[in-house]
Amino acid sequence: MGVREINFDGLIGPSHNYAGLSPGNLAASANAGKVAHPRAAALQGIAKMRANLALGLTQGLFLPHRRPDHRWLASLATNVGDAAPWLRAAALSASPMWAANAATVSPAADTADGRCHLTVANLVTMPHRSHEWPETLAQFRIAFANPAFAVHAPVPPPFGDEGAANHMRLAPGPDAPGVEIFVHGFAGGGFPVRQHAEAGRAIARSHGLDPARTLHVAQSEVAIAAGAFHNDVVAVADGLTLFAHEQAFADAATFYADLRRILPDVAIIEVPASAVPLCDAISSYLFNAQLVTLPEGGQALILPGEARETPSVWNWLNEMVAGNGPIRRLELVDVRQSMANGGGPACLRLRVVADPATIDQRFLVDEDRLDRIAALVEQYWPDSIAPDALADPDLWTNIEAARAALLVLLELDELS
Ligand code: SUG
Repeated sequence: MGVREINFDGLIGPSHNYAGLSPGNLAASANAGKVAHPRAAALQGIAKMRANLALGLTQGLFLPHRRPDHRWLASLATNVGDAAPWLRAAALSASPMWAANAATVSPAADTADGRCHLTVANLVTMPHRSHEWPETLAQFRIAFANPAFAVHAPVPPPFGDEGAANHMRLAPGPDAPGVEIFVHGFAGGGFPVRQHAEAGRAIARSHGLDPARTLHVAQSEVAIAAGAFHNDVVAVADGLTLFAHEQAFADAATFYADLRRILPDVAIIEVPASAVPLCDAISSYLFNAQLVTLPEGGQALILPGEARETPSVWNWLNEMVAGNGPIRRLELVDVRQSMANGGGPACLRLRVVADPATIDQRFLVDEDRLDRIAALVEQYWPDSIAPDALADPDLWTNIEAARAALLVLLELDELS
């Protein structure tokens, strides 16, 4: 088959709810306490995967984690019945759906040993995400067991790492050496800084990246303060194209000059604040699009429907595709259930550049497998979860039964 980009989406889990657990994530805070719809959420995610397949892209998935996370609660000397409501919500969060935060991936063409390296993110800043990594690591050890991969355990705390959401790669092709860019925060204007500079440096070293082709860049404080809790809310890269908001980086001029020096062919599409104010970019998730190279050539942006509803964003996008730039096509997807927790199309996927033949096939999907997963979601995923329901033992049982049925369908009993 050959090396290509594979998008692994996090299947949205049966415990999807709005608990307002992420300060600095404006959508999640604004929707705290609303009724969530896990079944509709998962079906929206599956429809997005189908849209990717229809574009001729290769698609994989990661599984929802065990919820409630009894082991984590036990490590805190409590249990799901006795835990304080916020802690119970943290143990029930469906946050592993945002696969862009699962790991940082360096394709084989960039690494010293010629393997594709993946470092699982520690997600230490937010309690509800800090207990994702053991199960992510367990899934990766199965999915990427082939010697073509090197799977690394997380960078140790206190160095916060939120994975690919703060990492970009620019390269002339999937199997050509690229430039890897690690983006960190240094101040959040009152909000937490979730990606620490030292984490990116440690990952670059352990992946065996060439320092001459690796950049460490600071996010602007103004972007974090406006709600860009991850870099992928204000910038995205693919191929030789960087698509970013004018206010994304602390020192964009130096960053762009360094990039052009290493990669003279890079196309930097910077959206000026005068055309799209930061608040519109963040509320519409313009930059949380999947920027993909199509099999027939050219690039497309897979955008959330909210982009069309924001006039400044939609006008700008239409002018862009009418021009002569590399991005020629816009695809809209409906991921509103995830968006209400601050997760757009790009948050829901992790890009792994590899030969699909080297992946454990149980983690890859086609239309037929998605049909079967969708039927299971229809049968087992709760229709709705109101905030009070998180304390209901019947809900815990239903969530556990849903995941157990999925493991049977995917023949992944070793994850039970
Ligand atoms: O970590 N939301 C996630 C959204 C992650 C988006 N990912 C990327 N930008 N790549 C977060 O803030 C909200 C869950 C809650 O509040 O219940 C949440 O965790």
